[in-house]
Amino acid sequence: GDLDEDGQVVVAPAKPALKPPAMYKVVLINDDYTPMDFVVEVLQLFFNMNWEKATQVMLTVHTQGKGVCGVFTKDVAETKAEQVTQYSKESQHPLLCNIEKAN
Ligand code: TYC
Repeated sequence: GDLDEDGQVVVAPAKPALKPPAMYKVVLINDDYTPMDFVVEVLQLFFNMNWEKATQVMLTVHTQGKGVCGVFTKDVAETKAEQVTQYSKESQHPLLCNIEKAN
């Protein structure tokens, strides 16, 4: 490698720093038909929330139109949104779940 001011050999770091992965929000969308209890169940099942947290997020979505369920790497966010949408379809509810780039 190159030499520094004192003639010491400069080696590359063993572990080059990696940039942090892009993060994505999983966003739940309000609708007029999905039962509140079902939304709470979904948040507990797929986002590991306790009942209190799930109820708080559900009410935010209900009153604000949408709400963040969590922030994940792209693969994980896509998988969770797909799982929610599939489970909702199977249960014959129109509940929608999208992803948005976090930054
Ligand atoms: N607005 C629904 C109702 O009144 C409840 C609901 C909350 C639906 C959140 C979807 O993402 C949602 N039953």
